[in-house]
Formats: sequence, structure tokens, C-alpha cells
Amino acid sequence: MTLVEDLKWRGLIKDISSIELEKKLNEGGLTFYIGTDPTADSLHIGHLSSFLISKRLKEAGHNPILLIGGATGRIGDPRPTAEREMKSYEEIDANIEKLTEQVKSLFGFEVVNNYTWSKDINFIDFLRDYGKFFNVNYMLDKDIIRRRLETGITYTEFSYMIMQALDFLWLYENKNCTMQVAGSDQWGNITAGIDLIRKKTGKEVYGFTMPLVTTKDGTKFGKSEGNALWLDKNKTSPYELYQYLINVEDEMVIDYLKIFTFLSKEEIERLEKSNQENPHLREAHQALAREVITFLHGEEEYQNALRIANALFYGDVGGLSAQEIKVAFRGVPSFSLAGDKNIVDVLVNSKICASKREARELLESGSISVNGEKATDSAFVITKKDALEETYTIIRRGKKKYYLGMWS
Ligand code: 545
Repeated sequence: MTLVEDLKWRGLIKDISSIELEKKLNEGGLTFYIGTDPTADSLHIGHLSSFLISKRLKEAGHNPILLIGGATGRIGDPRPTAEREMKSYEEIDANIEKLTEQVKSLFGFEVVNNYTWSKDINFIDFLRDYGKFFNVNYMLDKDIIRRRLETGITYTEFSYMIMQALDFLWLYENKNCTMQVAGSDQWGNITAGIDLIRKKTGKEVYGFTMPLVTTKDGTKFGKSEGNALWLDKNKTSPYELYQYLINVEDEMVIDYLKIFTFLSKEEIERLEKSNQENPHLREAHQALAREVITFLHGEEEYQNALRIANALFYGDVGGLSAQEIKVAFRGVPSFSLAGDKNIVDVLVNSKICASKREARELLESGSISVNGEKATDSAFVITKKDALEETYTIIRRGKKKYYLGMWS
């Protein structure tokens, strides 16, 4: 399969600037770039899909440049909905540092910062050397700009596309960069650059975008309970990422394998067959979690996430460390424990059971376990020796409901 056939099979091409780009992509040897603004101190899984394309292109013989928008991040790329809050330079510079470190460690590609060349352009030169090539009707015709005319857009955000276009021109003139890639929301900014370069140099450069990754009902992929899944493991633990990936919708898992992994077409088709014939094995989900977590955090972190998940699934939480419990049980209802307490009182005070009667019934029916051990005796007293690593006592009700007792 050629690179373009592989990208198309994986559903990774939405807009493409010209049909001749397909041939050039298959030939290799293009220097290209993908940019990110420092609007946060970590990429999240939604951004990963488009950055992974830079790895696919590199493996096909192209030369990647990653751009961090120190200048554009000070301005703010207009969103279709509303004006962005201006960030302080301190916050932006802190994000730049963290993002640069993250993309370098994940991809190892050359990283540039557009503040390097933009900071020296004075206002008058900006208007004469770049603004002169942007007809306002052309700018108003960009989809995102047009959608903002009702709610209002400031001159600052309106100017953003000229800055991104200027970047592409600078990279073209200084790094022989002839292609820009991004997610589909960036198409207007990419074509602004292609058009500026054609007007200023008469030369044709290229761009393509990938579709936004969504869930089955079209909502944004990578949100769990409204929170983004960050690539920084101190913001989203490998275990949380594991739980999300292992539970993606069955109808979407094959698409996500195409987008987020480097597994071959044959391997993905084998997993598709397994997902249809033995869905209970969840082989495709396991492969997705394994490939993404191993790429992001390494094999050991993947194994840790798997161990925690199995411990919870089979209930033998006794072997988990306090740190692993803290991570695995983030968001689980917790209650405080101090001094010796009869288990029935604990079950009622922590709201695990609605009444002493219900507590006794659940104990007798074997539906309660403490630190992975079934508890049936309503005379059982929970003491500090039942605290895992002096800190936690985990109570499970039935198959799935966990509660975290924290010893003060
Ligand atoms: C700036 C100057 C350039 C080229 C590109 C840019 C950035 C671009 C942009 N990109 C998005 C972004 O998201 C915030 C990241 C938080 C850490 O805004 N104007 O910076 C996203 N990009 C990745 C994909 C994207 C895009 O980083 O392209 O489509 C998300 O998947 O929204 O010269």
C-alpha cells in the first residue's frame, strides 16, 4: 500500500490542497510542519491523532518540523464560538516549555517557535509586507471567521490567520518547508498560508488535514466525564487512559486502531474479525489501550495499568500500592476512617448501605468485600490493621461498586 492509500484507509485525509500532493506524498522527501499553540501545558488525546500523522509521514521519508506558537499563542486562534481569554505571557511561556518538552520526548522531531521570527516584525512592516496580501473579503470568507461575525470577533483574533500564513512563508523560505498538516479546524489557516506563498513567491506549497476524531454520536473523542485525557501522565494517569480506551464504543474501536496505532492493515483486520466473532475477549480494545499507552508512557506503565485494572476486576486489591490505589480510585466515593469500627456501622455511616438491616443482608449474601476479602460476619470490626499501607481500606459492594476508606 502507498502512503496515500494507507492514510486514506485509516481515514486520515479530510481536505487536501491539490491532487498532485498525493503523488508527492508517495514520493517522500517533503519538509512539512504541524503547529500547536501553547493554550495548555500538555497535549490531549484529541491532538495526538494529528501529531501521529507527523510520525507516519516521517516513516514514509518526509521531514517533520513541530511548531510551538509562542507568537500566535499570544494572539489566540479564533474558535467558531467565542473570543478567547487572553493568557498572560508567564502562563504562555510556561506552557511553551512544557509542550516543547512533551513533543520532543514523544516525537523527537525538530521543534521551532514562531515567536523567534515574529517578535522582530514591527507593526508597520506587518501591515505592508503581509497585511497587503489579505483582502478582507477573502478573510471574511473563511468558515470560522464567518461564523464569528454574529457573536463578534476582535481585530486581534481576526489577524491570526495572517500570522499563521506568515509562519508557513517563513518556514518555506528558511527551511524549504512545502507542506503543513493539521486537524480539519485548521484548513482556513493552512490555505491562507498557501495563498500568501503563491502571491509572494509564485510557488505552490501544499497542505492536508485530517478529520476531527469523534465518538459514534459525533461528539469530541477523548472526553471522560467532561475532562480531557491529557498526554502528561501527571494530569491523566496511564490507568485512567487505559480505562477510557478499553471502554470505547465497540463500533468505533477499529477506527481508533487505524487512527491511533501503527498496527498493520492485516493486524487491524484480524482484530476487526475478533471483535465481531468474540466481542467478549475485547482483543481490539486491549490492542488500542496497549499501543497508545505504550507509545505515550512505555511498556512498564501499560503493564501497571493492566495490573490495576485486573486487580479491580477480580477484586484482589490487596496487592496494590497506596499510590496505585490513589490513582485507580480517583473519583470513587470515599469516606474517612479512624479507630476501630464495627463493619455494619461503617457500611451505614459511609452510605454504602441505606440501613443496618441492608448492611447485614449484604454481608450475609457475601456482597461485601474488604480489601478484596469477602466479609460476611456483621460482628467484624474494622481496625487500622485493615488499612492497606496504613492509608486505605477498600470496600466493594457487589461486582462493581467500590468505596475508598481513608484512615486519618
Ligand atoms: C500556530 C501557528 C502555525 C501553525 C499552527 C498553529 C496552531 C494552530 C492551532 N492548532 C490547535 C492547537 O490546539 C491547542 C493545543 C493545546 C496544547 O490552534 N493554529 O494548538 C490544534 N493543533 C493540533 C491539530 C488540531 C488543532 O495543535 O492540528 O486540529 C487539533 O487536533 O486544533 O504556524
